[in-house]
This record gives sequence, structure tokens and C-alpha cells, in this order.
Amino acid sequence: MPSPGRSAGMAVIEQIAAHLCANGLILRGGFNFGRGEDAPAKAVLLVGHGGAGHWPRFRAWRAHNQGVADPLDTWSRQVIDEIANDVGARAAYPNDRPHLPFQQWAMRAEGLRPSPIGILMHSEFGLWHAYRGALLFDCMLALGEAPRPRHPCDECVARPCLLACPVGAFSASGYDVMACRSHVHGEGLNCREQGCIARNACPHDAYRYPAEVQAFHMDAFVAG
Ligand code: B12
Ligand code: SF4
Ligand code: SF4
Repeated sequence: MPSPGRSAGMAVIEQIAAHLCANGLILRGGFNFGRGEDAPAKAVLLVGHGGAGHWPRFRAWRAHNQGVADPLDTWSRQVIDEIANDVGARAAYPNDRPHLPFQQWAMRAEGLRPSPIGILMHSEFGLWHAYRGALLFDCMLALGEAPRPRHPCDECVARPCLLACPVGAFSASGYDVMACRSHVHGEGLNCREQGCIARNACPHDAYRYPAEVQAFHMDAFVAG
């Protein structure tokens, strides 16, 4: 447990990072909310994965938990709830309702910016990363300034991600969820089996999820 003082120390953050690492997850930065800001806590640390680093752990867990509903969310809750309990934080999840602004938090925590297709671009992981939860603290954390990483989209002139969707779901007016959904539910076998073609068109693909992981997420998208 962190001391009840004003600032949780680096030791707590290192303890969290080690516990996450043992589960294939990583700390995705954090920040202190501003004084007077409408916020659910005084500080937040984000938990997620870069590439599919979590997948072997999750798959091993799933082999012993067949038939569990929302398996990735359930596994994430088990791992992150336990850590939250150990360090005296509250856990929050991206699919909790009302939806918490995970992408806005990620922009503050790691200095990320959105790609033209909505997914946040990461200088190392490209479009291949996501958030599995957040740890909310009722005390300030000893955190430095957010990094200001390179934004690869700034240097990408061709923008193939915007051209690849077979139904033109991405345009200047945003992401056409209905067009995407009806294609994925209908003729879009490629999207269902191999993942979003627009996301896969990005050349920053060193951490691209394996086909099995992409198919898992598309199944969830179709079912949702
Ligand atoms: C609702 C939702 C959806 C909806 C609608 C998206 C939309 N039009 O906004 C649907 C079901 C369609 C969807 C789909 C996907 N989503 Co989604 N989604 C969410 C969810 C649960 C809530 C978004 C929200 O309303 N937040 C509340 C507002 C207040 O928070 P916010 O930070 O301001 O919200 C930002 C987003 O809405 C974003 N946004 C706007 N348009 C789009 C379009 C896309 C494609 C994305 C990814 C984001 C996005 O703009 C806001 C920026 O401030 C978030 C998790 C979360 N809690 O944020 C995930 C989240 C945004 N989704 C995510 C992902 C990866 C996807 C998919 C790419 C993956 C998938 N296969 O499921 C798909 C895209 C479809 C595809 N072609 O594959 C990730 C993004 C990670 C990242 N690297 O940025 C998140 C953060 C979940 C996570 N666990 O990490 N999603
Ligand atoms: S294709 Fe280019 S613009 Fe699109 S997400 Fe990748 S780097 Fe960014
Ligand atoms: S999943 Fe398929 S239809 Fe939906 S945005 Fe991606 S490429 Fe387009």
C-alpha cells in the first residue's frame, strides 16, 4: 500500500510495472489531474500492451477458463483488480459505462496523437497497442512531465490508411461506424478474418497483431 501521504513513491510504480510485466502488460504512463478538474481521482496510471505482448498470458488463462463471457475483459479485470488492491488504487476499465476518456488520458500520459483513422499513433508500436485498464489514485503521484514523442503520421504523405477501407469508412467527417459495421457483418470476410484493412495498411507495422489476435478483436466487434 502506498503511504497515505500526498505523493505515492517510485517504489509503488515499480511494483506495479513488475506485476504487469509478469502478465504481459505494461504501464502506459500516467498523470496527476489538475486542481479543480472534473476528474474521477487525483492521479491515473494507464495499463495496456504494445503489440500483442499480453496474448500468450491471456491465451494460457483462457485455456483454463473456456466459455467465460468477454474473456479479455474478464482476464484484464482479474489481473488489474489484484494490482489495484495491492497498491490501494481503484481500477477502471475502457468498456465500463459511462465510457471514461481513455484516449484523452493516453494523449496526456504519453503525449500520443490520433492517426487519421482515430486510433492513437505510437512512435514505437504504431497503431498496434491498446488499453486494458487504469489505476485511479486518491493521492498525487510522483510523475514527471509527459513525453513528447515523434508522431509518425506527420511524416506520412501517402496516408494509405485513409485509402484502404473498401467502403470508405474514414473521411474528413470522421469514422462511419454504420458503414464499417454493415460491411464487417456482411461481405467483409477479409476484415473479419484478417482485421481492419485500413489499420493493416499503415507501414509502421513492426508490432502488428498476429492474425489470431486480429480475428479475436473482429469477432468481438461483430458480436458487440
Ligand atoms: C465506443 C468505442 C468504439 C465504438 C465506436 C468508436 C467511435 N466512433 O468513437 C466501436 C465499437 C465502433 C469501436 C471500434 C473500435 N475500437 Co473502440 N472504443 C470505444 C470505447 C469503448 C469508447 C470510446 C468513447 O466514446 N470514449 C468516451 C470519450 C469521452 O473518450 P475519448 O477519449 O474522448 O474518446 C475518443 C474516441 O471516441 C476517439 N474516436 C473518435 N472516433 C474514433 C474512431 C476510432 C476507430 C477510434 C479507435 C477512436 C475514435 O475520439 C475521442 C478522442 O478524444 C473506447 C474505450 C474508451 N473508454 O475510450 C474504445 C477504443 C477507443 N477503441 C479502440 C480500438 C482499438 C477500436 C478498434 C480499432 C479495434 C476493434 N477491432 O475493436 C475498432 C475500430 C473498428 C475497426 N475498424 O476495427 C481502442 C483505441 C486504442 C488506441 N490505440 O487508440 C480503445 C481506446 C479501447 C482500448 N481498449 O484500448 N470502438
Ligand atoms: S498510414 Fe500514415 S497517416 Fe495512416 S496511421 Fe500510418 S503513419 Fe499515420
Ligand atoms: S474493419 Fe473493414 S470496413 Fe471497417 S473500417 Fe476497417 S477496413 Fe473499413
